[in-house]
Amino acid sequence: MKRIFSLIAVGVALMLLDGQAFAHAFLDHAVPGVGTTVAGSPVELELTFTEDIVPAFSGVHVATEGGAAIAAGKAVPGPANTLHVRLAHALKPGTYVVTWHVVSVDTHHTQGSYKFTIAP
Ligand SMILES: [Cu+2]
Repeated sequence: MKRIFSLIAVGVALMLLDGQAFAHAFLDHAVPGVGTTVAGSPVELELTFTEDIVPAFSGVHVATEGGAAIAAGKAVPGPANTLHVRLAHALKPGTYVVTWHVVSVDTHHTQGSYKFTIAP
């Protein structure tokens, strides 16, 4: 009987783990906003995710629409579901592509990208 109870306990634990598997970190919102047009260059980008992430295994890259990389600092966390990326230089008017990859605290990898535009 004791054995059956421990088997049930293992089953419940597995179900709980499985439930957490749905808690992937996706981009919740960003500054500048996804798909928005802003008047001037931001000093930094801020990306907020739906779950807490592991900064050491997460990163953000910025490029022009043509694919030229934009110099930016390492993505810095704070709070735990947010990354801040300081831009090395003010951005010229144009459309930029932000590509992110994160590992959520449940160890799942997710990635995505979005664009924002700086008005001429
Ligand atoms: Cu997950």
